[in-house]
Order: sequence, then C-alpha cells, then structure tokens
Amino acid sequence: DSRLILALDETDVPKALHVLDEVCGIIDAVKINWPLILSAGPEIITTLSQKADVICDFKIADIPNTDRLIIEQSVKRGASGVIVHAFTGTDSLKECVSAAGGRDVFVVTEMSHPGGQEFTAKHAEEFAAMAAECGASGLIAPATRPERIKKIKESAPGLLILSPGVGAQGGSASNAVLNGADYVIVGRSIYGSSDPKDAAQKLADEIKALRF
Ligand code: BMP
Repeated sequence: DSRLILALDETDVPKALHVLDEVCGIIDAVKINWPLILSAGPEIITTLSQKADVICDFKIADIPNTDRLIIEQSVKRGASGVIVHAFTGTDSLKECVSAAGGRDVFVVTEMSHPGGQEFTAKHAEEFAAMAAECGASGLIAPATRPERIKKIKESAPGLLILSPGVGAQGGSASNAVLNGADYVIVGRSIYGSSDPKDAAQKLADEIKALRF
C-alpha cells in the first residue's frame, strides 16, 4: 500500500505498457485518461486491469442516463473506479454511484491547475459535501494547494482524498499527504522519467517516511 496512483497519460502504447510493467509492483492503482484511451482504444482498459486496479478518469459530466451508460461500459471493460464531475448535480452523482455498483466513484472538487481557482475552488467544499451525501468513495483535490486539501477534507471527513498535481505541476507528495491526501496521483514525473521505476520508488519511499 504505497498510496501512489500512476496517471498513465503516455500515448505511445508500447511505452505505456512498459512503464506499467516497471512500476506495477510499487503503485496501488493506475489512472487512465483520454490521451491513452484515444491512442490505444478502449481495450486498453481491460489490458491494464489485468496488471493493476484501473481508475477510469473520463471526468464524467452528463445527464444521469448518459453517466450510467458510460460507467457501465467502463466497469464492463475492467474499471475498478471512475472519476466524475460534481457540477452536474445530485441526481447525476447519485446515478454514477448506483451505476458503479460498488466500484469506487471519485468526485472532482477543486482542480489542480491555476484555472482551477477561477470556478472549481468556489464550490469545492459544496462538491465534497455533495459527494459524501451521494455515496461517493472519494474526492480529487489539488496537491498544488495542500492547504485546500485540508479544507475540502473537512467538508467530507469520511471520504478518501486522491491528489494530483505532484511533480510536473509543482506540488509535493509529502505536503499533500501531510494535509490529508490518502493517495497521490502522479503522471509525468513517473512515465516521463528516464527511470520510471526509480521515480515511482522514490515517491513511494517519500510517502512511507511520513507514517508514524
Ligand atoms: P501529471 O502528474 O502529469 O501532472 O498528471 C496529473 C494527472 O491528473 C493528469 O491525468 C490530469 O488529467 C489529472 N488531474 C489533474 O492533474 N488535476 C485535477 O485537478 C484533476 C485531474 O484528474
């Protein structure tokens, strides 16, 4: 249990598979987003799910019926979790949780990039409370603003926090975890490294060193 999730946005498919083989003994899950899906085809979800737990990061944001259809297809292909937006409202979010049938639903709160402060930050605590009310498993909160992780967690104390923004976006894994992140999501700093295994191991060691 390293608390490390690999964001595998590598679009060179053989390279992506190689990176996963290198780090799958270190990471807790792999997050897959549109870049790799569009490059490799949706079968990649099943391929990856044979090696690690797969979180499908489609940032689902639609009417409840469409949300359900997307999640059913993701689960059928091997997803063990999905990431969804909250701004679509309570009915959509509840439908996502229902469609996931016990798999994890992670809800985006405040986004990690600078633009995340323009809109998402203004509603992040509401999104978090809504996610808890709708039965989601966890939240996505920004490692780039660790003090915000703490605030967002206070709005939904029982939910897991997954934090992207470590490394390439400037955030630190330690600061995210010390402020309440249960997992950190790391992409480029691992798959873009000349030694992905070493990069992942260093992050895992950094997180492990915080436990007391
Ligand atoms: P990287 O470590 O290369 O910056 O990748 C971060 C990953 O997390 C990307 O897949 C990105 O789409 C995702 N992400 C993010 O960076 N910030 C958010 O607020 C939400 C995300 O899903």
